[in-house]
Amino acid sequence: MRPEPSILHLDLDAFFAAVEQRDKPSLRGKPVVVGGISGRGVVSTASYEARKFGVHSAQPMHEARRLCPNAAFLSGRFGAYRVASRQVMAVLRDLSPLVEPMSLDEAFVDLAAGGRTDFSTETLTTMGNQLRERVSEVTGGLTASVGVGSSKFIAKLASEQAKPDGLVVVPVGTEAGRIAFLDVRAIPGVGPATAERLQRLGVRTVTDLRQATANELRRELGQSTAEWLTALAYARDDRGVSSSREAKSISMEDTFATDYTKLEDLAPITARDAVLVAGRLRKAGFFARTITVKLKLSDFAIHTRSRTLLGAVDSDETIASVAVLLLREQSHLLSQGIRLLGVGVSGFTTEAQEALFEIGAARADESRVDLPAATVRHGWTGYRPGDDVTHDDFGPGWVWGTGLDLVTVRFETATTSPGPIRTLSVDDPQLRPTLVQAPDEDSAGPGWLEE
Ligand code: TTP
Ligand code: MG
Repeated sequence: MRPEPSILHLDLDAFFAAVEQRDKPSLRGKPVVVGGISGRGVVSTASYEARKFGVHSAQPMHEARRLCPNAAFLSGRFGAYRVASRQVMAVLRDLSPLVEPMSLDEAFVDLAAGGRTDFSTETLTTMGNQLRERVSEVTGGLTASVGVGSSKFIAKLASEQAKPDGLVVVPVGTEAGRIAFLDVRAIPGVGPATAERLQRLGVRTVTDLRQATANELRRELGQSTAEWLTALAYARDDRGVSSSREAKSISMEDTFATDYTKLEDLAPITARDAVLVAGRLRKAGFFARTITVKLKLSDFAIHTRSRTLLGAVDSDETIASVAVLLLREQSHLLSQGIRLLGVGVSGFTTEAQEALFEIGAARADESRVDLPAATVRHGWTGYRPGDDVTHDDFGPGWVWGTGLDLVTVRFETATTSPGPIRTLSVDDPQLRPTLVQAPDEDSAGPGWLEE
């Protein structure tokens, strides 16, 4: 924790959906859902208009369709998201040389490293609002929420509390009071497994955590987790901001209070961790080719098993299916007692190749899981909702829907008013996908902290 609020956290609002609304004027102010639009896809994000209906990230797409049938369901344009991300990161680097991107739409900035010395609330408020203004200018209208505080924990929390389109500066000395009533899950590193164990101790809020004895926390969670949680409960967090660490892998581990020996117990945990990893992968804007499951046995021996797929994937379903398969392949080890289980992804690409996989997977938390052996390869079958297209006569537009060899296009762009809809033949020679200029991959991409 620093003597002044010199860490800033910025996070764009409803990022993918906001980019879609920016580029598709007819969708502004309307519910928009971006994600895997196939039957088993999940929601990447929803515009705030759609969130009012209960739609949220990681929800199965069919549930989102049921809750908000009138939303626009789009499959996402990663090229456009990456361009916007780079524009935002460049603005942040103008503020300070020390910027740590956490995902495509989120970064920490070390303001002290930028030479700033005045950390009064007034000055920081002006600076923060100017920054938000600048982000909107360079991205063509995206809104960002900004938090400023004396640590990463507090800055991130402040930006969450500022959402949407807001700013919160947390004065030094007020941090501990501000977090007292939060759920323990607001503490970085408290995943579902830790939260469950805390709940067994009757600990739900940060205040409960402060009241728990050091002994019982240590017994339930181990020395290092207990120490970390106790420090965070009092807002003591001295993690530094470190710039441009290129992500190579994303993983999640659970250390168990008692060793597990049964596949029925471990499979759902594996699937749950895989889904969390998949969410972080999508948020980073990556696809992964390799999936790994790590087991630590009761004698501390570590066994890992990986599978590299033909194409890069980012869906919950695929990653969970493969992870559960890798667990099953190690079932002979389980009777020795498993004290730690980890799921990781690596081999990142920025290209979606998941369409190569059609996994006939039962939900991953069920005992039977069909895996890539059963995959069916198929090529690019056509336009996806939301894709950019150009027509020789009508100009640029986007795919509104397809079916029966027809494609319905709305001809509008970020700088036009809402445009007309036309239905064309999919093989209309005058119609083609718009090639998006790929941003050059020079400067730091989204960094990722291994957890
Ligand atoms: P978030 O910043 O978590 O969400 P958001 O920007 O859509 O909404 P807000 O910050 O206003 O609450 O994630 C940034 C983008 O990452 C999001 O637009 C889509 C993507 N993403 C996924 O693809 N899957 C996920 O599970 C999550 C959480 C995000
Ligand atoms: Mg965001």
